[in-house]
Amino acid sequence: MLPQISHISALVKQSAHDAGFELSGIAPVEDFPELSYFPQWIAAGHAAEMKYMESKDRNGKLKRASLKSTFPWARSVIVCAINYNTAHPYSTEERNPQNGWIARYAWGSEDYHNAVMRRLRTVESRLLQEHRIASGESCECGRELQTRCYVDTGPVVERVYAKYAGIGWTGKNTCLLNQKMGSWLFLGVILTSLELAPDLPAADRCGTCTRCIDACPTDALIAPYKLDSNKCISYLTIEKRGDIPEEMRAGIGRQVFGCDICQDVCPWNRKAPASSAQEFQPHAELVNPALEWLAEISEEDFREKFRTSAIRRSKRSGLRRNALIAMGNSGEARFLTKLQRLTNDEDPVVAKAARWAISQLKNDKHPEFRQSTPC
Ligand code: B12
Ligand code: SF4
Ligand code: SF4
Repeated sequence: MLPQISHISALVKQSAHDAGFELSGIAPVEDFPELSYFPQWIAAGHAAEMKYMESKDRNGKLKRASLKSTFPWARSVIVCAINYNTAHPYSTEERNPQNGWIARYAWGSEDYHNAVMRRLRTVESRLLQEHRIASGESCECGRELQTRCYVDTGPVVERVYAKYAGIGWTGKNTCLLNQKMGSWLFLGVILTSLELAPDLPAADRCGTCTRCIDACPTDALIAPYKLDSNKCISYLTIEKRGDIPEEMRAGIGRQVFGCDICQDVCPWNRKAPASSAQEFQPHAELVNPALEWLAEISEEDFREKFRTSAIRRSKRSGLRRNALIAMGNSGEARFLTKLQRLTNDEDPVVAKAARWAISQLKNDKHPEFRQSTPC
């Protein structure tokens, strides 16, 4: 390997660290065996209504199934990971039925796409700068350096490259896990035409454990390492527009935005360190949020509170729908008056969810409800 290459590779990692990423690594651009699962996953309909996952190239091939053919110029993938965990209890520890649960990743003030992309850009600039210097010194690695930064939105299965960059392994819950950090990690990738020094893939440390699969309330983990989005609460509460299929509503429990359960139960997250990044520190009202607040949140309040937050993704209609489903799952008779009013809401999705919640609360299956209801 050319000395400049190992120098630039080390420098990339140093600049990732300087930008605030706890972990970084380099994977070669290869069609790794895990990617062969991707077309099957799409064919089985596991992407649900996330049509962007199915984007194809000119030859009709799924773009995400092969980085090599989608980006023929790319030689290396720089993968960066940042911890978003904060020192707050897990959803599996807090069980107050009057409150909902927003996934940990969405508690902070800034949408992670922006927070991670901003950091990636600084690593990218450093790489470009260093390459210019090296080229000036007649570096053999090519003068036309191309790069592309992605956080989620690019046609890249980021977790596969994270594994081969040595960041961690793919858990049976499909999340990327690091032995020291756990899985509360956001990923970002920089594709580059530069052939950097690759890292070694991380070993799988799930062993015989199946806690995540056993804990998933909707059986979305249909087999180890296989998730069906149609059944995943994260998909249903964030990505799914309109009504949530009736048979899925009870399993959603009190999750109103995303779901942390399969990570909360993971032994590797028991001692996960907390992040000091300012953007990921939680707004107090988002940790165990009051269901009544979310069910009735006004357009102005939604816009104002979530202007820069990941929560915008579900839109106001989705968030209110989710809060009503959680009320229906709560067993709390005191929600009935409010729910009755919301059956006339101008948003038909909200009105329908309110009617469903009432029917759930009245169907007598919660002992607490039987004691307190006057009906
Ligand atoms: C679509 C998507 C979703 C969908 C589908 C999730 C899924 N598991 O596919 C939904 C909306 C459900 C979702 C939920 C969440 N997401 Co999401 N999501 C994505 C996105 C945009 C694409 C993922 C993808 O390509 N899925 C397709 C499947 C096939 O790929 P995969 O799950 O990675 O599976 C690979 C392996 O499991 C392996 N594999 C599969 N089967 C088998 C079988 C065997 C035997 C083996 C060995 C391997 C193997 O190969 C697969 C690739 O082909 C990525 C960003 C990106 N561009 O990669 C973020 C991403 C995966 N999400 C992220 C997050 C944070 C979440 C949530 C935690 C949010 C929340 N709290 O609600 C949950 C976690 C749910 C879960 N258990 O995965 C992070 C994950 C970080 C991490 N540490 O893993 C990512 C990387 C975003 C980011 N940039 O940080 N997400
Ligand atoms: S995020 Fe929730 S619903 Fe989805 S697989 Fe994990 S535990 Fe199951
Ligand atoms: S809960 Fe167990 S099986 Fe699931 S990801 Fe964690 S270690 Fe792996």
